[in-house]
Amino acid sequence: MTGQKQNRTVEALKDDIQRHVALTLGSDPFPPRKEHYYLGLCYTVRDRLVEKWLDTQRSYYDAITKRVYYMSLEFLPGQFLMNYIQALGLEEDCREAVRDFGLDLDDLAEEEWNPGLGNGGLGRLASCYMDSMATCRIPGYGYGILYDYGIFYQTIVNGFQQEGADNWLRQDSPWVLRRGHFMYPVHFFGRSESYRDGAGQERFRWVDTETVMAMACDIMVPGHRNGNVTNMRLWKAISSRDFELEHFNRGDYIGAVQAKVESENISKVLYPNDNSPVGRELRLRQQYFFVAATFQDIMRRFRKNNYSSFDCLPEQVTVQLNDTHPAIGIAELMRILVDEESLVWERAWDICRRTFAYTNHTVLPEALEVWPAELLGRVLPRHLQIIFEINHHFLEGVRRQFPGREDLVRSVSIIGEDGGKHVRMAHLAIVGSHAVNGVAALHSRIIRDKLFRDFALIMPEKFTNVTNGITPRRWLYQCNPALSELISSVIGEKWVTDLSRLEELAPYADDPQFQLRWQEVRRRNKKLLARYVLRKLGLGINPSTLFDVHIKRIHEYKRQLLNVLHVITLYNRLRGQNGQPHPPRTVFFAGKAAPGYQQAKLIIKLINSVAQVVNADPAVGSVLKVVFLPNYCVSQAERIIPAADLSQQISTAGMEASGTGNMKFALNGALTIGTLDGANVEIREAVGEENFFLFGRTEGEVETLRREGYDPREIYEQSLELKKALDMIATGAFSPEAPGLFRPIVDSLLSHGDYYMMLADYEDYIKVQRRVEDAYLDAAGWTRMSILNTAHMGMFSSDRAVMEYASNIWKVAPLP
Ligand code: TH1
Repeated sequence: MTGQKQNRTVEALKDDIQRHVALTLGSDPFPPRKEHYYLGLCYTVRDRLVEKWLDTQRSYYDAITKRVYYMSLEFLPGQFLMNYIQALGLEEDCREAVRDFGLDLDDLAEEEWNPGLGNGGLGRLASCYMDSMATCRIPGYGYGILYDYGIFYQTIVNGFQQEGADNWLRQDSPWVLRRGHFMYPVHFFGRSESYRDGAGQERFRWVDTETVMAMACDIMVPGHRNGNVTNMRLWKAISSRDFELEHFNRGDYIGAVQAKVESENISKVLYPNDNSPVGRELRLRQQYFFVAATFQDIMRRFRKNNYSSFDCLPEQVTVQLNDTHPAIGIAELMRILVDEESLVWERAWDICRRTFAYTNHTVLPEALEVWPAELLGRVLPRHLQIIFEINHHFLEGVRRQFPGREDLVRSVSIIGEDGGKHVRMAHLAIVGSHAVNGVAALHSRIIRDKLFRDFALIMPEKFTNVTNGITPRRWLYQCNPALSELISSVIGEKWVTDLSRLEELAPYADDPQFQLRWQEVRRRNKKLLARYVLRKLGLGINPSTLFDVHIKRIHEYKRQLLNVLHVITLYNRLRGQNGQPHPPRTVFFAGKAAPGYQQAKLIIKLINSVAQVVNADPAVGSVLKVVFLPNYCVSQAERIIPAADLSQQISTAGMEASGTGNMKFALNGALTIGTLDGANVEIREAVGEENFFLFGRTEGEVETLRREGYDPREIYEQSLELKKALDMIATGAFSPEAPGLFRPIVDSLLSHGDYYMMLADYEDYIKVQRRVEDAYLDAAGWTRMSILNTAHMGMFSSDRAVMEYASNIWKVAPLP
């Protein structure tokens, strides 16, 4: 930009910021105050996006194009301000504008709270896909719930996780545009009533319901410097008027207000369970609430486009189900088409199946959603009836296709019978969709050949794979400016929207000059993280140590425990002073445990207890430090990942559907120590096996071992170092104040069969950790591997993933 033009942009920004501080916030612009100028800047940036957003929405209508509805109960967008500024290409101008007021842009951006509308990978994936849809100009929307309370705020008190309420909207977010006049009724309870239509045909209507209103709240999602702005529509529950009137008419004022408050509870709080459902009535109501509101929006737009018949619905609309959480939408669309629009069942079913596609994100048996028929029938009586009918038609077809195979019929039935009648939501989603995909090659194979094997027999053409991806905007360009600049200085900036271009870095991997610059950047990032740890925890760490990082939800299958066993082993070796020395290492953990998941919470306590003992022991000094960073969230990940040397991706093979953290680390030049699980398999193929630290049993070996009988005790008795580590945990070496505290952890490994095979993989893990250390001591060799990891990560862009969905599943093309 020419100096003069830039000057005008900066002056306009400054005027707008001050105008918003005075006129929007009603605050005195002098002297400039950080909180006010932060908001002033937010509104200034928002103005510039709104115009593009209106243009984009208008262009969808003009094009009368097919649109994607990405339905997800979770989104984790991270902070917006910097993302918006960079998408608009205004970073330098904004920096200068606020500098003129004596403020620092990065300081201001830190004022923003994280919208925690998700638990982990599933919600973050949805946000990466929104970013890519906007950047690739795929016409679509995200739909979900605007929770008042996001994922809980985690603090660590005496080593234990403590949950606090995350009231993120307490101070109204400038990014949430509430459409107070835009509401749809959503019904619950009541009963299904049969009647005869004019032609004497038996039909059903849903009557005597309670009604809650869904208010639309919109959040803008901009593409990267392309003028395209996509919409994320989140619903907020508002009590309906009739609901109040009924009570008021009875003269029950307090009752009226109470009923109002209760009906608004639907969008009050996100369930904090990752990979394990809760089965509570309120959760089911949340699911139906956002699905029903979204379908009213879908139908409104469909009608506005002057449809000729409902048969064109699948040419106008494609609905992607982010796991089974919105799968009740299949019954809802059938209800709309059959009950409200009077279509015959077969025609409605054909439309329905062509509209939906389902992504499965987990194979953990305990995480597959089922709803007791009694509960579903009480909350959504007509939907249960429809589900029974769907099942009836489906099973009839199966019997025709496979006569005499009642075993098959039982296994694929949408209704399960043992332990009381229940609805299997994954079965409903498979039967009601035209495409079913897993989220990494291995995972898609497991769902096709094992988890849903019987479905694949009946409908093999439905099953497919779309390997997850991450947006390079947030996960490199935004979170790692120093590395981005270095990369762009040699290959230009095109990689930001075409990640395959990173391949052009590969020839630099052996260039000593480039290696030095790469090391310099990484060292700077590590210093920044060390400073953050000092500020947050008062703990000093040395940036020249190996930064070994394990950050994700705390879950037994992700095996934070295996990592702890390595830490204790290393600690014992350092104290023993025998054998070769170890390079200094700092081991980072971060992550939340579901509040009701006792074992996971105990693992957090164990990590903190081990950290306390290790960090205070003068015998190990600065050679080993352990850090648990509280309240892991998107913003914290953005700080940690650019500073990591080693990325821990060590789940039991076959259990992590994909993982996406694994991609973020490798993209930023960390090396992975990992099992052949989820997307690790494909990452290793992409970066080269010599640039990846592989260990552990394969998925097939885990299965065989489990089938043939696995005895963790035998391993325990045979490995001196392992035995010592476990005995220390068991006897209170890390909890002298309560020696039996960690007994349940040791019991799970030695007495209850070690379901996640920590002991089976221990020895190999320790060995490979040794190889990591040797590799780290060779700085040039390590740097080479680091550069090659970044260079080969092109295929893990969410742009690639979204374009695969668009052409193979959604059948939509980018807007011109
Ligand atoms: C995660 C998977 O565990 C992870 O492997 C995957 O990369 C990610 O989804 C995105 O595909 C899941 N999160 C949840 C959350 C809930 C239920 C199931 C899953 S699977 C609430």
